[in-house]
Amino acid sequence: MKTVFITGASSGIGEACARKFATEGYRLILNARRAEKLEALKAALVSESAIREEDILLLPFDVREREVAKQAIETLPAAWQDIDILINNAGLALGLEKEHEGHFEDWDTMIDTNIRALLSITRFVVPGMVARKKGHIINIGSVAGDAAYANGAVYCATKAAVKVLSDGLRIDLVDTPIRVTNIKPGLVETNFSVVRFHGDQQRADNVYKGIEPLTGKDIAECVYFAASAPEHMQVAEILVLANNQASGSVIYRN
Ligand code: NDP
Ligand code: 8X3
Repeated sequence: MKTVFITGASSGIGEACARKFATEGYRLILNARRAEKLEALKAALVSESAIREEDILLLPFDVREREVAKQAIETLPAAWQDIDILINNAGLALGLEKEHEGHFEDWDTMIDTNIRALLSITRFVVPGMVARKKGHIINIGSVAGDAAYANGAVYCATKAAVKVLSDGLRIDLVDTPIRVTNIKPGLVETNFSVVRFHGDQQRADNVYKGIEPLTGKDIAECVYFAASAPEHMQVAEILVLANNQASGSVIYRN
């Protein structure tokens, strides 16, 4: 039975990935800060799919806490140490302001979560994959990493970093069987915009007005496509947009 480690599994794309991989017969290591959400997801997965309780390990911690992450990963029970797939999904946008008017705290949180924490988790998990000559790292980037859009420069920069870090890791692992994939979604309706607008649900809802957005499930299908591709096939990137979306900033609304 293969093991998948998903960061940010308490909501949205990460939660949808947990559901998809549970259905496909994987064992799950699920991370996020909100332990109660992970507990609820575990209970739902056990009752709704064929996965057994003992095949889900909850690992709640803040991915920005490097020492905590190191300890959690290094002290995984022996039966859980051989991680086959790492899905670096935990991430967020905060604010939508001009670069010269943005908030330092928002910038630091985005940079610490989307770049520094993704790097730390990668650093702690990938050496084991190298030693076992087996593994797959799937990073959740974004269309936002392809080009800046108005008022989103710092978030876009963090996702551009995810692209470059994915490419760099793929280069550094080129002499191994380990695969690296960067999934770049467009507009996905999750808790993303509620978080971005610091809890303003009305403003978040407006982001998805007049267009049918992607769902977390759509992205989980892309992630699983990359994960289940034959071993000789490395899906380097998937860019997946909502219909009526052409880029991070070109969106047609009815
Ligand atoms: P959600 O807000 O629904 O989910 C974000 C997840 O990340 C939650 O489970 C949250 O859990 C977790 N998370 C955030 N910060 C931390 C942290 N410090 N430590 C551990 N977990 C953390 O948003 P999405 O599902 O949409 O976002 C998932 C990823 O997809 C992000 O990287 C995002 O940038 C990316 N993305 C999203 C798009 C969209 O339109 N929605 C499009 C393109 C990419 P908790 O709060 O419990 O810690
Ligand atoms: C999330 C997609 O375009 O809202 O990464 O930034 S977007």
